[in-house]
Amino acid sequence: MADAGGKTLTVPQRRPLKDALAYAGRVAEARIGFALSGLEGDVPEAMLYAVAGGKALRAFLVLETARLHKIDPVAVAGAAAAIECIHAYSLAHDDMPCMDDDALRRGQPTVHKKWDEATAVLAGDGLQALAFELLAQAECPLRPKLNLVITLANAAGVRGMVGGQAADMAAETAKEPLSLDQIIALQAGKTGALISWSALVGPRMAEAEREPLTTYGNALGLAFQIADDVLDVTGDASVVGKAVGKDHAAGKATFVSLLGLDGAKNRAASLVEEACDALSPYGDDAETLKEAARFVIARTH
Ligand code: GRG
Repeated sequence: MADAGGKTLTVPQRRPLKDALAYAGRVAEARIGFALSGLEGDVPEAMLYAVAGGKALRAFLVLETARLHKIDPVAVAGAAAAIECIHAYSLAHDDMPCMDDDALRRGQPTVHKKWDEATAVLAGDGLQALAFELLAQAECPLRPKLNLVITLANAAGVRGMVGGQAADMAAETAKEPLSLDQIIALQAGKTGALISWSALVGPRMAEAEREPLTTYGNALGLAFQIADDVLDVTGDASVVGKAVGKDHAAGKATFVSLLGLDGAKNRAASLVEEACDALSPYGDDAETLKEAARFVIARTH
């Protein structure tokens, strides 16, 4: 297996999911905080605010799949921070009145409510640029790093998250509701692309076989979105940390409207099974990733 730029190749110990998520959040926030240190004013402050308080699922996937491939955690911290920057930017922009128009995120006022719309746009823009700066600074060999930069640009851009978001917005005013296949394709971009990218950081950095984690990431991304649709119907806003019931009220086609509540839950459960089965080549080392897949459909926020 390729090394991570001459770093020690001992596998860090496996942590239980709760600890691994908290650790991933600390790694990402510390790296971003360091990059912004010395800067004053609303925009850097809003950038840090937008990043704080999430589950850090994507940073966790980066760190955990890197751990599976014996990549030094220091080499991968920049990638973990980068994906949380892109994710935080997408949420800050999605919450704005021109998109989903939300006042609450992670139980706190959204960025444009705490500051204003211009600050939310600029904080999102700043986070997107910072993501690529942090990834480019990662202490790993150039070839896998370039691959990570290009694939992150793809996942975040018009072929991935931005394209999925655009299709989602177009669907709101379309004459016909979307079919199940169209929703699956849309969500693979909007939500799935960042999750799939995160799960592939380990094998990409190690230049190792990508198939098991491709299957895992794709199944996890779809299960995550189905769980989000289920939460929109069954969740409690004070626990979810944002408004619920909006999709249903808007008559939007979702996995729940197309498959029914039980159908959507069953589909998510079989995707989690598929995700866990794909990890068999990694044996017991992949237990925390399996735990994460089960958490994604059991979560309440
Ligand atoms: C604005 C270009 C642009 C894209 C926005 C991701 C997205 C695209 C919009 C968010 C809409 C949404 C709530 C989608 C459901 C899936 C999702 C991304 C939920 C939030 O992710 P979590 O649960 O969030 O990982 P935390 O708060 O834990 O980080």
